[in-house]
Amino acid sequence: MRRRELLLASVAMAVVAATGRAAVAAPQTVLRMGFTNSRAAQMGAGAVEFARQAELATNGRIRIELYPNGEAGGELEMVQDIALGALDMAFPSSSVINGIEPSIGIFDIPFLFRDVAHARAVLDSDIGKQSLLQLESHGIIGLAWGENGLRHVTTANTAVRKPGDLSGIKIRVPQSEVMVAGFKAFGADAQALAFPDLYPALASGSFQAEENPIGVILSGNFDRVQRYLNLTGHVYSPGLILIGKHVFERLSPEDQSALGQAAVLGAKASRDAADRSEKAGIDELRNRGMTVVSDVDRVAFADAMAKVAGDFEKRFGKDHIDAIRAFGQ
Ligand code: EAX
Repeated sequence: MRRRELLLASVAMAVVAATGRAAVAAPQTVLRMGFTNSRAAQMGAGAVEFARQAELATNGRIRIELYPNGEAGGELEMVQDIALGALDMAFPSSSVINGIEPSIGIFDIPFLFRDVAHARAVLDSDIGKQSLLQLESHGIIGLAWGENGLRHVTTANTAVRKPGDLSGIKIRVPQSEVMVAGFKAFGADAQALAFPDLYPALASGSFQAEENPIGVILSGNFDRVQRYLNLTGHVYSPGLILIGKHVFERLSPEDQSALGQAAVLGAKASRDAADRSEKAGIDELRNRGMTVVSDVDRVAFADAMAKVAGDFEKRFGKDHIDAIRAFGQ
């Protein structure tokens, strides 16, 4: 026997000795986890790392089966399926969740955060923790806040520097009333659509624009159907690692805490991937042929929010919005 075979044989024998039967490779629990982008995009990268850490921390008692590229459905569908028990886990962006738990929609308010660091600090604080707890009454546990990222507008044939440039443009936004209201305040013809339907809608010309973080624009190859990348940075889009409450409660306390820790590491991996794509992805999209518009008048965009500020205050409470805005100042 060569050394490697010998080693394998002795491992197998040790397992037989310990368990009294041949090595059982099958783990006890397989959890199916979906996300809408590729494994390389930010939430995909986070899911891959979460899966790795979860398997390591539970010695393989839990295996995470990944369903990338919308294979498990659009984000709203996945979240609804988790609540129903038809899917175990997902790593969606938070936008769609306002359809289930309206308070989460607060994070979709354009120009709510000063920058990405501010957003991450808020989500990691008690504000973020309280927000995750709101999901429990819907049968969902939020394990950690990860990141989709800072969203930018892409357009088929118009450079966008100020809100007026979006006037009358049919732009797709996620299934979030807050995003629709925000873009209407910018003067756009904003309509909600599930992410898996987005590329065909841009390709057919039924929508002229969309908005997403750089990593999503890259992994979705939107450069093939959109000419302008306008660096509006109008919304910071959190992602979250979700698991069905019933699924979670079936696990041992030890495995529950292992999943919680793995989720924190997976969430961090999604933030790191978002950082990398913000840094290198803009150049890559330029190399792929997009025109990058960086002289965007973000103050004019933020000012346009005055029209809907009252609505948002009524919806989420002025105190909540103010607490987020003032956080860390
Ligand atoms: O995976 O729906 C969206 O635009 C989200 O940003 C996207 O699905 C992230």
